Amino acid sequence: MTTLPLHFSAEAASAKAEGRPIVALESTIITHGMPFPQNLETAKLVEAEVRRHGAAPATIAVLEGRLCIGLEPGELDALARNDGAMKLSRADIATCIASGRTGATTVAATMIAAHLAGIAVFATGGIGGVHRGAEFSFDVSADLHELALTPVTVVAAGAKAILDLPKTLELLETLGVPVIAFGQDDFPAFWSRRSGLSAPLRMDSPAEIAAAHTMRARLGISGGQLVANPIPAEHEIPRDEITPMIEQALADAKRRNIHAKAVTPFLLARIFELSGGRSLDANIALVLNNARLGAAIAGEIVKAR
Ligand code: PSU
Ligand code: MN
Repeated sequence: MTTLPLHFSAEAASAKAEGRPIVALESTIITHGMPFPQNLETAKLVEAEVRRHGAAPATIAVLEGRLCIGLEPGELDALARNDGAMKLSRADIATCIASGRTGATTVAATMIAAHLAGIAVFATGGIGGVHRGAEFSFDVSADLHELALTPVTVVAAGAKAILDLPKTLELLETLGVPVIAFGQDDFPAFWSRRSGLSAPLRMDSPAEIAAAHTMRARLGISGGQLVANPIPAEHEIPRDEITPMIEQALADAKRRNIHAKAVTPFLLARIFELSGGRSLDANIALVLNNARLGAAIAGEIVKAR
């Protein structure tokens, strides 16, 4: 398609050629965020949800050194079963491609790939953020800096309460990232609709979000937007129910000396166990909800062109 080392799926290539809306999807949620087989089922459901709402899905991953913009069904299946895939962020995506390895893209790496592919909107579950205790560990997700650099609108259900949400919002403000709560004033907290913190911005329609995306580009402002879309009420786990499980998972991570890239996958897996699978059901519901909003925003951006 260009001299860029991008490999489009048949579906993503035709959507791009016809100027139809595309929604990028990440793959770390598949390899490191959910257990098999729910990871594969969810990935397929999310793609179907994007299609049903008028856009083409493009799940992004590096397969044996190929930066894939959209996966064919067999590729998605193989990735979901691959427990040796790297977890790729800005720091390691190029080395993975250059050395012919296989890796799943986090929010940061998916944004980079989506932008290279000309895709404006990306839907996922939750972004990485400032971890609790970051004043000692310095554990701050590269996702936050990526939002400051790369012009992609990311639809997520806020950030998980395993993180330090006030510090995450402070850093996003410092980095100049618009944080837009969708349809409410409160910043959502992933499994719960409310964090108790107000989001800096609020928008109530996909068209408004699309217009803001386009205006940033016209002004030459680098970086993307974070759209924080609350989980549907019928699927939420209220804050007082999830909090003890989060505390337990954090204590376990500390005791077992979990560090760096392993932290987020460990906490997600532990909360899955502690909640008897309920955290996963909520996670699936919120990703589908984000896929719908992402498709609507992508549709509005294309309409406005
Ligand atoms: N949130 C989830 N599921 C996930 C992740 C976040 O609900 O799988 C993944 C995303 O890929 C995100 C990454 O970019 O975790 C952040 O990892 P870290 O905290 O190591 O930056
Ligand atoms: Mn980290």
